[in-house]
Amino acid sequence: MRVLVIGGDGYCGWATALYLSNHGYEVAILDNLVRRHWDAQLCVETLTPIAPIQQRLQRWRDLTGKSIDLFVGDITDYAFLSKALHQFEPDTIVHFGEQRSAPFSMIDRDHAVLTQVNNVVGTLNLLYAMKEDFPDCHLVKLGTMGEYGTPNIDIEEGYITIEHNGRKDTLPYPKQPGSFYHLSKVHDSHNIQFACKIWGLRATDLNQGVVYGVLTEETGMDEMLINRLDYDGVFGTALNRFCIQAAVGHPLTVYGKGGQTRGFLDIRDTVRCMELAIANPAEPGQFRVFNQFTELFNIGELATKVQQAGMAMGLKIEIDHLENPRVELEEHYFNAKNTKLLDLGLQPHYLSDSLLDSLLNFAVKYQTRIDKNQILPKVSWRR
Ligand code: NAD
Ligand code: USQ
Repeated sequence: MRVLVIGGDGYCGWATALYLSNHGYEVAILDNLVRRHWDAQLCVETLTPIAPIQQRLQRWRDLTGKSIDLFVGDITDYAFLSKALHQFEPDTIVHFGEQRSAPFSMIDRDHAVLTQVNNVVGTLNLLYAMKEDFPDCHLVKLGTMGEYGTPNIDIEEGYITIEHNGRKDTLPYPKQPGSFYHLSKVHDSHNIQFACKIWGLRATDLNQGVVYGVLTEETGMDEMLINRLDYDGVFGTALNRFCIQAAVGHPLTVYGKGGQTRGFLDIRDTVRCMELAIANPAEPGQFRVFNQFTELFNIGELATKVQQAGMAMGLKIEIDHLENPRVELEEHYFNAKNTKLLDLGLQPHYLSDSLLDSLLNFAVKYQTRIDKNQILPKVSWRR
């Protein structure tokens, strides 16, 4: 099976491309490398030194004898996208290629517009390209658990059955996203669902939780294959940030009360979920939604787990409750379903002490690369 990984130079995409290549899929990466450019603009760097994409791919070829094609370009450029699709002729397109940071999208008007144009136009171009020439191709699109927000009822997987004034229907689950980035994912979901309905396209929307960890079997094979690990206040995500903060003795940055509950998963489960979605495609005309996380934690709990694991390694770790730069509920009900990927055979890696140890050890190994000035959050939702 031929799989095109859009956004394959990024955190989830790189790990996925190598995993699929290692498991017998014909893989190509399409990426415009804009994430490296945004890092440079913000003066931030991944904790881990990532090699240029061409060198990464060369090393993969040398190590495994497997080749991954590369298309460097932007999916908001329809001519480029269409040409790449015709050259590679994918059976499945995995779409990670978006601006994915909530704080980045809240910097100012320019960044909100950039995020929504990049994400919504890119996905819309992809839908048109599929409709024109690849109508049987399966789209596996990365959505986010944050599309749902934090409602005071259980969160279903994409749809909810409602009875109202004596009538009953199954409808898209209500969306209450918390940033212009998360909103872009909602807009994408609506566009994909509509395209499946009118053109008979097949798509799986993977509402992924916060991903943590850095090592997969493949990215751990060689220093040149190392994955990115972001810790800065814009692109760093909660658990990865806490482990890196712990490694350099920075107090853990819990925003507000810390009762914010989210779905989390290990990056080794991200890559496996991709394979499960690809190997069990949606039917023509079907718009499926899977909630992709393995465990629920609140942020305060996570900070305590990192503190305990770090103390066992001899690190001295404090927890700070900062004034919350975001507008979000800090104590709330949160109970989301996640059975569909488990039913397909996902065997989760749970957040055990050993994972925290390995993430902490990794952070300690690269601690000299950390710029402490980039740790505190600088983007406010209220400004
Ligand atoms: P990332 O920033 O590391 O990677 C995204 C990649 O997409 C980058 O290499 C970037 O250059 C590329 N890209 C962006 N816009 C593009 C465009 N217009 N054309 C071509 N390439 C483009 O992000 P990530 O953490 O790997 O996230 C990947 C996807 O997974 C995103 O859609 C994100 O919303 C989703 N997701 C991520 C997480 C997480 O915790 N990292 C959690 C849930 C969902
Ligand atoms: N948080 C802290 N301290 C920090 C960082 C974050 O308390 O140092 C809190 C935030 O306020 C928020 C929660 O942790 O309540 C999650 O924040 P995050 O930055 O880890 O994750 P988020 O902004 O939601 O975005 C990340 C990815 C995004 C993906 C999303 C999945 O960047 O691409 O869509 O996780 S989810 O959160 O399920 O929507």
